[in-house]
Amino acid sequence: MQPRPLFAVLLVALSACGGESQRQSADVPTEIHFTASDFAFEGPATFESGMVTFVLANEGPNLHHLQLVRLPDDMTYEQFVEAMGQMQPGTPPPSWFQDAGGVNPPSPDEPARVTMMVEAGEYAVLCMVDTPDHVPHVFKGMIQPLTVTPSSASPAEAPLADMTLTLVDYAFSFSTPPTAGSHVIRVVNGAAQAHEVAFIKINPGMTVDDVMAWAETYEDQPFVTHGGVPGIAPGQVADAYVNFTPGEWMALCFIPDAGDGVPHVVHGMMLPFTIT
Ligand SMILES: [Cu+2]
Repeated sequence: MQPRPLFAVLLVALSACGGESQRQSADVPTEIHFTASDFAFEGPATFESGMVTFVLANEGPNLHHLQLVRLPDDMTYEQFVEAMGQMQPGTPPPSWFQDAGGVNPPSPDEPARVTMMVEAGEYAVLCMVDTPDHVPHVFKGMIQPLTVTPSSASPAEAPLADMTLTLVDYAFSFSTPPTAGSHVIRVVNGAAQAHEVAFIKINPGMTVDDVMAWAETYEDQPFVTHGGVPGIAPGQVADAYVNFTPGEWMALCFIPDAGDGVPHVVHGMMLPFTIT
């Protein structure tokens, strides 16, 4: 009797297929793609909560990042935009400005990626980068609303990180010395205020001093950006994918301080490191 075994084989094949696709949807974080340009974002206005991988491409020519900010329950997006207009540069961030991760500036050649848990709620996505004229791009139109809807599916798992980078007031600490090659870096905010990490590779022949001089003028950028995690809240965790190639690198934080409003890099939150 041929038909029965054939039917049984088909059933097994079908159920194996179903199992595979179910496992995939539960295990692999959903990719959420954004493209930044001068001065706009292109990306979704809504997606489901859970473990997601943000992929940020920059069409430049300016540097851009993707910063998520969680809106307080009692604030609409319109109210948030209006309140942002009152923010003064060089002052501490207001309490309603709740950094919630995203992706720091990618290299011009390759999108940058960050995997993180995103809770359901109302957000704004915006760019705080202020090159070339010290006016944050958020005031040039780089802001849009984002609604994260509740998902009933069990969240995908975080990727396997091979090192941890802890952010404190005002320092970076790697769990193991960074080495050449591709890494998944678990970035943990261990402080009581927001911090970020931007990874940059200094151009050959240039130094940390050149990077610091650039930060004043924004002329002749002596480095290439390679992603990282923008402002994350105290206790928040995000996984950054970085390929360290041989050369001089830095980790940097530009978040304005909760106490005096000065960017954390001025408080010493920068870590030069060499990849051999
Ligand atoms: Cu920008």
